[in-house]
Amino acid sequence: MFEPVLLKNAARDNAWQLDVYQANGGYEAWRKVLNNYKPADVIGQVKASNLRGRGGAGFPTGLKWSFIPADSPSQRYLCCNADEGEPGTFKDKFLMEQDPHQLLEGMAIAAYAIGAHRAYIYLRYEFRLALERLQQAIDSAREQGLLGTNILGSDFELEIHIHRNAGAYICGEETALLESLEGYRGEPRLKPPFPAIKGYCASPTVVNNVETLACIPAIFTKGAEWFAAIGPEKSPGPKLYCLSGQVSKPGLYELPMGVSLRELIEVHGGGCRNGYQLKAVIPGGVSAPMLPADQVDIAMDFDTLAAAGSMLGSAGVIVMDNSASIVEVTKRTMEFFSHESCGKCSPCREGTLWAVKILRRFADGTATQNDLSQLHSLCDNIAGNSFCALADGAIMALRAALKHFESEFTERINARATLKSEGGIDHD
Ligand code: L3W
Repeated sequence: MFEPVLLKNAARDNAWQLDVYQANGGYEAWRKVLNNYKPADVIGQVKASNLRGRGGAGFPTGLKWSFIPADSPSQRYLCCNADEGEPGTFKDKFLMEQDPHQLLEGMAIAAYAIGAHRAYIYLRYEFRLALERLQQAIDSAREQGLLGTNILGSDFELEIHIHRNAGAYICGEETALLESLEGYRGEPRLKPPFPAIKGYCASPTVVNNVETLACIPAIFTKGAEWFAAIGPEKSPGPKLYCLSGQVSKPGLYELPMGVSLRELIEVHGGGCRNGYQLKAVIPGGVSAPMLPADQVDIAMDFDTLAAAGSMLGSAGVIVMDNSASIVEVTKRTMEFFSHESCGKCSPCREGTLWAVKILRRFADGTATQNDLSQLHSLCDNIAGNSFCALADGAIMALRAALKHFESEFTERINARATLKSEGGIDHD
């Protein structure tokens, strides 16, 4: 039986308060690290845990921390990416609202490991409750000497600041986030250099997702080996799955990494509503290619999903039953990406807009066979040619819909022909 790790405290009354957190072992990891570990040893433990980033890409966390140049004279920074904006994803918001100290403790350990004395939480604008609880948590941790100067009697100091964004999806991309944090328009930068070398104000910066940082305290209280033994060897640990859509029991589930997608939907989520059958699932937020119902016997981890042509992404699992229209879902998804495109590069700015125009024709039954060819050609021309991952995510979603459900698109073409022969369409 899997014992929750990340949501262990969340169910307690007033879990967000410092006394409740500390009464249940909170900040023990931070004390242990400050008293017993050198920064390099902290990085070594995180490497040994095999923790991989929970923001979408699954990059090894300890390795990322180790890229911060040890001898750099400039200030280093830690930045928590709390700009959770991927449709279908709601794990970071819950962690910040219910258990903000777990995140702060993880941030303190991460900052110590990389030698940062200033850290930022780049927070999605709409998360009002998270803002209140995080600020209250920072203030109370400072009052008790867990943050600030001479932390717990040591010579280490750390200030954590919250920066609210202005509600743009692109600012979840780490370099656009850094631009925005510096006060510029949120547009991605070229990589390399990666933020670990040239990040906030051109200084070495680690950018980690909320859930990634929330995993850190347990690695030090329970041990890196314990963490590495949960789930698949190459991407272990506890994992939050955001289950939504046409499923009986939507919600936030903590299970081991690598749980089967079918188990998540049928056992934990209670399956589809009465009388409906599973049609397709988006396993990792709308950027992740959808899987048809006959492919849900698959492990929810970075490598297995990538090998199947999809991705774990942010683990926003969106369930569609046989009442869902894939044409409508795809149109809505592309409208989202087109709206959120920052406009910096033309393949993304123009390409997603054209995809929306064409998909709207499918949705209203006026698409032609040529529109279908145009959709395929758009995919071929955008994929791999945009400045950042936003357009690639959009195209992966579109390609998967066409790959698995092209018949639904051709049916809409036929619908137009039928209407036309019945005198229902008077234009070409
Ligand atoms: C130093 C190197 N650092 C890589 C670092 C890099 C970054 C991390 C991953 O996209 C995905 C995207 C979305 N030296 C390095 C290095 N790094 N090589 O490793 O980098 P990368 O470029 O592989 O990915 P990314 O740009 O961070 C993330 C997908 O996630 N996604 C988005 C989810 C949204 C949320 C949310 O709302 N919370 O998570 C969903 O699927 O499409 O593919 O730190 O610097 N040589």
